[in-house]
Amino acid sequence: MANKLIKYINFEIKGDDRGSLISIEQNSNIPFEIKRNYYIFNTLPGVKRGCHAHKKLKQLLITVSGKCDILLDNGIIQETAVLNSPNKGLLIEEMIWREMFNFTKDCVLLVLANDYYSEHDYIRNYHEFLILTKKNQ
Ligand code: T46
Repeated sequence: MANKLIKYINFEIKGDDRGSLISIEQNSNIPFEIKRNYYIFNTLPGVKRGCHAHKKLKQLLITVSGKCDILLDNGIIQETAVLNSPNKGLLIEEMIWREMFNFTKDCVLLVLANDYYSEHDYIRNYHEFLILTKKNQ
């Protein structure tokens, strides 16, 4: 069955005999303007991160090193994406609950976001998230 929530973007690897390079350009090979980048690393074994949704924020997640899994939930269905390659991005748009887990020790998770950090955009309570998704249906 086709995935409904998991939206991967495969990036072209510009390779030569020195190694590999990937270029990401806003509104070109990703579908939004980039206003912020951050990266998550040194995640301890067994840790789960995320566990929230965003009201408006769009983000692209890439494991530039290592691997992690990401549970996506739109209030109706849940799917688990695997990020394990620097040429594979996962697009997560607004109103999707996400939980990141199974981080390998070497995992560096790079996130490109279409807006600046704002705690007001977070929904950190799953019950509240479900109520808001039902209102939007
Ligand atoms: C998301 C997933 C994929 C900042 O000060 N600026 C920032 O841009 C971010 C993202 C976080 N912070 C602060 C807020 C907290 O004190 O850094 C601390 C850790 O943030 P948080 O617990 O929200 O991290 P994660 O890994 O649970 O979630 C993050 C993003 O917050 C979130 O938007 O979608 O990664």
